[in-house]
Amino acid sequence: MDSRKILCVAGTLAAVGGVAHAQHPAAKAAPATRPLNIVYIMSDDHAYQMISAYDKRYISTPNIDAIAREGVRFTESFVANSISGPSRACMLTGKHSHMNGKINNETSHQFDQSQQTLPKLLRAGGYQTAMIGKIHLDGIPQGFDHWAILPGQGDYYNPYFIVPKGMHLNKGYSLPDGQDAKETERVRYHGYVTNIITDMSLDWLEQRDKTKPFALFIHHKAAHRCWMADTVDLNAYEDRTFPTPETFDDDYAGRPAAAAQQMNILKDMDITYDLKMRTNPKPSGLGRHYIRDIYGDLQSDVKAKFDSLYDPMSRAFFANPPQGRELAVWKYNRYMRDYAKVINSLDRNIGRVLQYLKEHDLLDNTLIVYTSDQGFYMGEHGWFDKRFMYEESLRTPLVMRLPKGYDKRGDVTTMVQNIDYAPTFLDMAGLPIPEDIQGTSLRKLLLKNGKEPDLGRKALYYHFYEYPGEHAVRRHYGIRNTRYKLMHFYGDIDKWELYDLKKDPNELHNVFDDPSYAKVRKQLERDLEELRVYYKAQNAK
Ligand code: SGN
Ligand code: CA
Repeated sequence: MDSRKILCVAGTLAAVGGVAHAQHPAAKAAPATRPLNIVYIMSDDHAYQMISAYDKRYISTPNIDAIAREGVRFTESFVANSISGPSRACMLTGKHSHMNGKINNETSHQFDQSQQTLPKLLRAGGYQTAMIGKIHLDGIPQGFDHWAILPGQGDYYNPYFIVPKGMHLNKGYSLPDGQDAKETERVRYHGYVTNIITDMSLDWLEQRDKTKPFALFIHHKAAHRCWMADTVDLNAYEDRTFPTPETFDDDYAGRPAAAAQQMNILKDMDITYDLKMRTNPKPSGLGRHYIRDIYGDLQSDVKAKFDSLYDPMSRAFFANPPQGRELAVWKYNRYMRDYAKVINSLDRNIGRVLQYLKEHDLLDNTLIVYTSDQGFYMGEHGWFDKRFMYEESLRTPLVMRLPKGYDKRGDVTTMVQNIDYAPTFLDMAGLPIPEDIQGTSLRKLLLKNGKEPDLGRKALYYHFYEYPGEHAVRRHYGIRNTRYKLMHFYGDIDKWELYDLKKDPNELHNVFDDPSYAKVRKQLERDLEELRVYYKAQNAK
């Protein structure tokens, strides 16, 4: 029998308001898939709108769709803090940001690598663990038998990797016997980052110790800004015109924090850095950075391919630049095309991993997870980027292909959050879930079809802290249940927002001061306070 984590602290069990957390009932006979392998694939900034399993309007992602089709698609999947480093820390620890300490991307808020993490717990439980790609947390990774990480955001072309000193990638090296690296070195790789991360991951699968179960974390840089495609995908989508989303022309009425952001496609998306129009007579600082360091660093054959696509477009643009809404729509289409190209490569490389697992007979005893560090705006509200607790960036894609013994297929509609991944994987691996983990195991949702068992969680807590910061999104925290969302923007702004997601799924009408919502508001305010007590977040500001 699994040793299982008790989710509640005394006093929070009563079904007060809408946020009661019920105790986990003891597990019934566990499915027999043990040892269980875990392949966790996480991309960066991948909007669910750009996955055909979630949204058929824009592009096709056959391999991610195959994971969903052969397994499950979570339709209500959310993050706890919609930005990279913090999101990854939530995933690795199973705890909210104020508990794991990584509240924003700033290096002034270092991630304490010595704390309890999922890979450490898996390794202690007999797993071989590896992490390849973008981790975006300070310090030397701990808890991995093998790792190769991108420095910071990493580069799309010819990326550097940080590796344990002396590690010869692709040559069957693991850190000795459960030890962590003390020193690191940088190694530069030739090629396109999504291909390289996948090559390294497959190499590791090939040379791993096959007597042990494994957990492989494949963390892609794609599809982070500034959306540089692999040369083989450069010409894809060029004949496509993408429809603008319903809220593209949002005027942010009643939402001062939304009005104050700097992530607007028209105003803030850089014509040269983001959209690669490099014949710019007056490039901005970011534009100069693109021309000198990003484009400037490409090899000549790659440059030539970029030039042949973008330069004629760039010359035409500066000869006769569109204005106003026409410019916004032009930028939006360039953004959508480049982003879609980057996803082509991502999906194809996910296909390579699936193919490897199939060819090596690993599908039956491997849990395959695909997700992103957060969602992203594809023109909704006129935006790119993330950070806000509004739906597009609070949500994140989550699909899983399940090992034998887990019979759930199709949609899981229970609300889940990225703090749930660690306890879920531990639970499915048959390992104990430490008491201090704040997420909930999703294992029982995956056992069989039919009515989803109640996880005993009625609402989710969210908190974003990175202000002052890039894109100027104010600090805010809030609560979301299946119907409503309440959030509080604070700092140099003090504004509450309340949305009725059923009547207003686009979150255009803040009903916080609407008397007809007074009762709902009161209840949500109580629930939010209760949640903050439950997660020990009363002082998190
Ligand atoms: C970079 C980007 C931002 C982005 C952050 C965080 N600017 O700073 O647009 O919001 O990363 O992204 S850039 O000029 O460097 O491209 S995160 O996914 O890593 O959190
Ligand atoms: Ca990200």
